[in-house]
Amino acid sequence: MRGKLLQLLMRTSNTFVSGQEISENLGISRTAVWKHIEELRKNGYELEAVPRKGYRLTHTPNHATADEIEAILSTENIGKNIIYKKEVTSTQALAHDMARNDASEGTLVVADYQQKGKGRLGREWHSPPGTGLWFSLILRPDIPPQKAPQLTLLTAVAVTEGINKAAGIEAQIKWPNDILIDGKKTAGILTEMQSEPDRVQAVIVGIGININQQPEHFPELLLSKATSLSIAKENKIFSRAKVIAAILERYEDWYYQYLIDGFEQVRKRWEELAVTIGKEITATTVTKTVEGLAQGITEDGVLLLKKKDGQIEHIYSADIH
Ligand code: BTX
Repeated sequence: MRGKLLQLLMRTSNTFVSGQEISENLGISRTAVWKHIEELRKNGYELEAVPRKGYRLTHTPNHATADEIEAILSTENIGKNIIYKKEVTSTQALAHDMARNDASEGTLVVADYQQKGKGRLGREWHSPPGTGLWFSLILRPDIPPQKAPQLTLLTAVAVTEGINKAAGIEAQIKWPNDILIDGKKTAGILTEMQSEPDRVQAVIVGIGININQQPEHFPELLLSKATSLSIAKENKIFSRAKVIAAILERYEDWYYQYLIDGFEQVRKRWEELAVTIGKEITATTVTKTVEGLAQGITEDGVLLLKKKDGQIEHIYSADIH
């Protein structure tokens, strides 16, 4: 309900909207309107209130709260149920718990700050408050577990397109799942699942995106390899809610198309957006280093590397440069 109120206030932010109008529009009592307005104020929204004129929104805090996302999101399913937390250990952990407790497909868990953001392979994801987007999506696709990695690639496509749509920045994908701007990492994806032997119960897609960080927000070690949308766009400050809404909208299109038509379109789009494909690269796996021409990816997201001797090497997991 507060999302709808916010939507109304945002639409009419140049003029006043009366308590009566709000109450009629949303089908709630004047007292309920007043309570929601107070709640918005507590959450950092500033509203001018003038007797006989009504309310006018004068300041929106740049937080991707449930209210704010709900006010602008136009999806049917993805992100329709939103859990927002100011602080969590990790949105992944919370989303896993919720998935175990029957949370529906499309449930979004988003936090302003993660104390212990999780990367792949036990690595950490730096998630300071007030700057980025740290969120997890619960999906319940009817697919066998071995196909779940396809969702990582689909996510990379949706995030890259969403960034482009919201910020006008051409991000690129680095295999397997880094999103880069000007060669530096701006987003990471972590796909985990809850599964039976032959059926996926839930896929938890974790997405971390650096939005408004300035160089001083990054720890020394990350400075040379990480960037944010803001750094890439001359320190412009982006609305985090708008960026997440754009990503969720691209996500919904790709995800439901994938469930109907399969992976091929996703694979093609992934290759178009990937910085790696068509380039000479070095892949370092746990056991060896392979050099070759990155030719493309398979149905399962395996990287195909054509070596000097013409042989095609399948790369399942590696760091590439
Ligand atoms: P990854 O293992 O590909 O990347 C982790 C590595 O990236 C780190 O070891 C570090 O070098 C670098 N790194 C850490 N933080 C950042 C950052 N903010 N920007 C750029 N580089 C960084 C990628 O793992 C998966 C990340 C998923 C994060 C989301 S956030 C919401 C959800 N909840 C959660 O705990 N994790 C996911």
